Amino acid sequence: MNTTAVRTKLDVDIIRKEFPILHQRVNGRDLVYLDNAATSQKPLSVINALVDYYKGYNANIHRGIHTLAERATKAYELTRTTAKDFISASSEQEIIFTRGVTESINLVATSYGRAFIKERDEIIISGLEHHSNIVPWQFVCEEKKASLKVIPVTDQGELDIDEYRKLLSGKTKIVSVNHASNSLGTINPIKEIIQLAHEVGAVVFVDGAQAGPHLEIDVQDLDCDFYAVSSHKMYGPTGTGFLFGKKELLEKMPPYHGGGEMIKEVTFEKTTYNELPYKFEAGTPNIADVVAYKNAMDFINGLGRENIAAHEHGLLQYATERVSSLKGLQVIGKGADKVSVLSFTIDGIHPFDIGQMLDARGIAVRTGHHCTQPLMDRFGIEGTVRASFAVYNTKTEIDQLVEGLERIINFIK
Ligand code: C6P
Repeated sequence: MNTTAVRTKLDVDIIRKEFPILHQRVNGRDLVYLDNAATSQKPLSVINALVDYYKGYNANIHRGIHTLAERATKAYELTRTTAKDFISASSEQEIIFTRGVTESINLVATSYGRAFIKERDEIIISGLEHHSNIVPWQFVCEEKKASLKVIPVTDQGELDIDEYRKLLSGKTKIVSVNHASNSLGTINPIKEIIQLAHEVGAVVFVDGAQAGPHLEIDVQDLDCDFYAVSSHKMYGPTGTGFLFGKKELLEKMPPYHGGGEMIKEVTFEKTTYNELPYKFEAGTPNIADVVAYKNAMDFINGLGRENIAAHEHGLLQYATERVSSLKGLQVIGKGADKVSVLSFTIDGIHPFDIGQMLDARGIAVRTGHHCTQPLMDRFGIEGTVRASFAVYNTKTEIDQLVEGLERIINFIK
């Protein structure tokens, strides 16, 4: 396969060699994997880290004093340090391993929400949110008789910041928005969103699920209160991710789950809690996947986030230009600043049918509402076809996507 890189410093041919899964045929054709916003593929360094862990030093962490337990604990904590540096947090105590962004939002909604939200308070989310950044806040609002306010989305697929300003008031206690939209790719002006929220005394949660693999993240510069990412979208294993929280907030929040590890002392009368971050990490965690997550972050750091973004931006531009000439195709989400997500509909053809016909050609895309039903309602559509690009994708693959779409359009019409 000709794997033309898009004028970046990256050698995509070499990068692709790191991803064994890409080198297979699906339905008789070379696999073209364009479903990276759902989950990215994993490089050998990540796969090998998992194998090495289970072959060499599988043990429970923070408990045993034997050699394997110490090795496992050290590796687990090394990922925490890498995670801290990855988002420029100031301390490992601010990094809590979770199962991913969904669990991180539930943790904050449950712990912070239960402790600090009161009747008639307001929580602001946006019209671009994934269901996991809607439903947990609905739980809190229902329980506490608080209200949920929603920042509207413009026709371009961007947040209407003037309307956001109008929603903010002394009643606003939490603002929770994504850094980048999974359905449209829009990169939100989160620094401004955070500043405005802080002016009224609200705390801000940033869902970084779609930013983790693509964007520079500096939580100190952003001054966000909480920030969450998922490993599996960042070339790492499934089932893990981390939550950043400002230490002073995490300290005053009650624990989320009770059990081993999160305690200092337990009696039948009273339990005292462990220090941060362990207060929020009850039970045996997903050790192997956390250990291998370090290799995923090293992979991203090794290539350089600027280089990754430049490559992916080139792919997005190329794909957007190429599909715009296709009959009946509408790009949904034309924000000025986007991560590498291209969402579209084609007149008269259901997204699901397009997805199936592309799959028959070995091309993997996602179709449907992408867990953002209110956003689809905003655009008056049931769903879109979403092609999302990663660092190992190529212009040649986009040509294959476009060729597939041309054939589908000609076949149906
Ligand atoms: N979006 C997609 O195909 P988890 O599943 O917990 O790792 O992440 C949830 C989540 C939260 N916020 C955003 C912006 C997301 O994109 C996702 C996951 C995938 O778009 C699977 S639905």
